[in-house]
Amino acid sequence: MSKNFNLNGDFPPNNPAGEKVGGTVGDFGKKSPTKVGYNKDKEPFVGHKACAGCGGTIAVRLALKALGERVFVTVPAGCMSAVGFLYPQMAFTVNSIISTFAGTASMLTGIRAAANAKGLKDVFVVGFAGDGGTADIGIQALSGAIERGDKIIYICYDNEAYMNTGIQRSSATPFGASTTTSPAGSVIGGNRLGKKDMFSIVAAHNIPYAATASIAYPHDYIKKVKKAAATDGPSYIHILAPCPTGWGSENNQTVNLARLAVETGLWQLKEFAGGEVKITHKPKELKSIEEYLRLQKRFRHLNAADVDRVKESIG
Ligand SMILES: Cc1ncc(C[n+]2csc(CCOP(=O)(O)OP(=O)(O)O)c2C)c(N)n1
Ligand code: SF4
Ligand SMILES: [Mg+2]
Repeated sequence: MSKNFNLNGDFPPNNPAGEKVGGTVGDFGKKSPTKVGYNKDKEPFVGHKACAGCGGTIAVRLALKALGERVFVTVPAGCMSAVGFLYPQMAFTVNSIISTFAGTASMLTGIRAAANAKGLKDVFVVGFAGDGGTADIGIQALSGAIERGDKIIYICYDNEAYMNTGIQRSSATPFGASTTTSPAGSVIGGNRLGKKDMFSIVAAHNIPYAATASIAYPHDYIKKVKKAAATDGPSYIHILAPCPTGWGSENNQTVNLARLAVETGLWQLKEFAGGEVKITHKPKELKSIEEYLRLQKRFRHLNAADVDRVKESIG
């Protein structure tokens, strides 16, 4: 357990000397060797070691900004824990803890139960799990937590592969993408399977609130995080978060790609509440997907038939 996690009701938790340092204290009571004191505007996630242009860190930071300090954060194995919990530096300045790869949602359930038992009011329990940790290994725990009706916020930052361990295909990897376990070559042209639709799977549980989001639409995302926070029960947000390292894109194209995914219709912004699905942003005219594909090396081998198949996936 990280030192900046406690259930005593201290928010934020990581200031043993009563000092607002933020971002780098994880050195078990001593000052961090690289303390820079940049928590003046209450940054919840700073000093992490993500690659330049990482979309996942934007998803985490924006959500935590929206939720404020009274949060308990759970992050399973994956890039966000790898880049956020680096002893003796701690990028999370709010209560945060790493869970097992499969156990994000069950850990959230436990934290919620403990917070309730302690009588902590107005606290949010939020998890940030990758697509592998959500659509594959963590789906059982997630399904259980939704069924139980636990008041938790589950956010899947979707970079469309197991990035932290070297870009292996997950069930959220889109058709055609080259990964290290679906390599494009003379035998196969990248991933031959389609992307699992987690939004629909979660909605099929009749969850009180679910949404999709994109890091290129921060206002839409923050609104959804706040709706999730106000939901009396489980909520789920699936946010597309490009990864330059795994997608083979330029660092400065992350937001552009997240926007193009929406503008081409490949990624819809929507929400589910009260049994109904609502589109929250409808592009006036859909852009052609070629530009989106061209900016990513993972798609550069696609032939015309493959591109047609990608087009067919547009809802
Ligand atoms: C039970 C278990 N299996 C495998 C791993 C190794 N592992 C750590 S992170 C990771 C990839 C996570 O992928 P994803 O959830 O998509 O998050 P990302 O790294 O893309 O952010 C894997 C396979 C592990 N930590 N635990
Ligand atoms: S590999 Fe991708 S998801 Fe992981 S830190 Fe780098 S850019 Fe972010
Ligand atoms: Mg991933």
